[in-house]
Amino acid sequence: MISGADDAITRDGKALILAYDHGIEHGPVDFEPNPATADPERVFDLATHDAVTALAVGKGVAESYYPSYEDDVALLAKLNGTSNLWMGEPDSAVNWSVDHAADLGADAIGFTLYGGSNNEVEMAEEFRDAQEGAREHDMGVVMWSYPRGQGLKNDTSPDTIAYAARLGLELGADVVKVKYPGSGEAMAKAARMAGPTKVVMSGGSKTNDVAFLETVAAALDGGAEGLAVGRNVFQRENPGEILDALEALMFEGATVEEALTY
Ligand code: FBP
Repeated sequence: MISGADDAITRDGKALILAYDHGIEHGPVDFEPNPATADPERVFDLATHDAVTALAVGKGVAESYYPSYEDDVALLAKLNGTSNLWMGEPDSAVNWSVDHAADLGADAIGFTLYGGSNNEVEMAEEFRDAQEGAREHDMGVVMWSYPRGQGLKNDTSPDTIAYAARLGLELGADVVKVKYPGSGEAMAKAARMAGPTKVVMSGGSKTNDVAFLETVAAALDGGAEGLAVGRNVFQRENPGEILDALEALMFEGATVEEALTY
C-alpha cells in the first residue's frame, strides 16, 4: 500500500463505495426490486450523495455515463468481471485496461481475486499488472477478495476472511473488500491481518434497515474502514434514506438507533 493512494476514494480515511457492477456479475435480476435502477443514471445520481466516496462500475457503463458526472463522482474502474451465465470454476475476465480507465478519468481501479479457485494463479498475475499500472497513474487499488471455488467449504468463515484480507496486503491493494465474517471480532482479525490496507465490508444481499446497519456498525467497530455496497442501497425503495443513515453512522459518530432517524 502506498500512503494516500486511496485519498480520492475516501472521506476522513473511510470508504463508502457504491458498487454497481451487478449488471455483469448477476444480471438484470438484481434490478427487479427497484426497476428504475436498471438505468445507470439513477445510480450515478445516487453516487453524488455526500456519503458515497466512489462509484464502482464496469467499462461500458463508465464510458456512457461517467463523462456527465466526472465533477461529482469519484470513479472506481472495476476492471474485471464475469457474468452469472459462466458456469466454470470461478474466474473473472479482464474487460478493460488500466490505461483506458486512466484516460476516462478513473480515480482508482477495482479487481476481483478468487483465492482458492483453480484460476487463482492467473488472476493474481493479472492483478499484478493492474496494480502496477495503477501505481504508474497514481490511482488507488481496491481488491474484491472473495475466496471461492474448488474445495473451499466456507467462504465467509473468520479464518477464510482473515486470509482474504491478508491477500490484499500481500498483493499490494490499498483497500480490500471482503464478505462479512459473522462478527465484529472476526472482522477485527481480518483488519489486523491486512495491516495498513483498509478493509471494507461487502454489502451482500438486501436485508432490513436495522439488520443491515447493525452489521455495518459491528464491522466498523471491528476495524473495517467502510463498506462497498450495492444491493443494500440500490434495491431499496428509497436508496437516499439508507445513504443518509450510513453517512450518520460512518462519518458523524451516530449509533444505529440515531442513524435510523436521519
Ligand atoms: P453487494 O453489496 O450487492 O453484495 O455488492 C458487492 C459485490 O461485490 C458487487 O461488487 C458484485 O457485483 C457482487 O457483490 C458480487 O457478488 P457475488 O459474486 O458474491 O455474487
